[in-house]
Amino acid sequence: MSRRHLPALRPVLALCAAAAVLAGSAAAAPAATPPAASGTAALDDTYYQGAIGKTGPALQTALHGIIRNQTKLSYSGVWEALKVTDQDPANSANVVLLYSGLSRAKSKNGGNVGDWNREHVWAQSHGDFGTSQGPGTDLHHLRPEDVQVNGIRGNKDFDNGGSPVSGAPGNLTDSDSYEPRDAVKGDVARMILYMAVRYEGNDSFADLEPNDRVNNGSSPLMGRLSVLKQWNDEDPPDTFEKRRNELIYSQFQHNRNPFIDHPEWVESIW
Ligand SMILES: [Ca+2]
Ligand SMILES: [Ca+2]
Repeated sequence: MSRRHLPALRPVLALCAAAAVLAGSAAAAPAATPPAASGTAALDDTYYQGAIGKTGPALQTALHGIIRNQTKLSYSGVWEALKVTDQDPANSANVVLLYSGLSRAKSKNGGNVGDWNREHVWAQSHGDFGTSQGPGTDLHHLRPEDVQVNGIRGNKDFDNGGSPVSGAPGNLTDSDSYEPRDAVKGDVARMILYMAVRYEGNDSFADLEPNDRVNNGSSPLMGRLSVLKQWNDEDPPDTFEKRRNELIYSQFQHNRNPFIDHPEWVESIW
């Protein structure tokens, strides 16, 4: 270093010394502002404001009042929405199929062998809403699934046990129930319980409710509640499920699944 640079260096050193003093005083004093609110904390202050602090039936009522405000998609609009909400994080040309776990081309939506279609996790026949705008097109329980696996699930209630499902590793089924693979057990539970709170019979559709049975047929009921609660505990919301909830809220329906944001509310209500 040449001598002529030294005078210019002195002010820099002085600034460094001043910064060190400031840093020391800042470390000694408590932080003036709280850390930035996390996503869920921010939602609790705004979206869930009327539900915070409530439990049991009062919580269910408050959540219903919040989540019933939504945009309703057409059934054809569901195709395009699922290509966004269920996009494979590793391949933007594909969607991830709920039960089989396979990644399949978005362009293969349809009704033929090898295609994926729109699985109603709360089976359409349980309450007989079909594909009507409302529960029949509600993205919070609609997922891409292989046409044939979707057919095997049919309108069965959810329960543990059965024989392996062809084309869907880790899934089991018997004559009256279906058990999804472990990675989506909680997703299924939270979708069913969203539907129970969203649909309370005060519009043109049935009051959907969980119960602890199988063979619910066309009743607006879905089982088994004790198993769904267990699945909610065993498989907490992951990045994919949370991202999906956020996209449905921000881009499509403008309502949320409260049980993805607050899985502990399942136990509070049921
Ligand atoms: Ca999961
Ligand atoms: Ca209900």
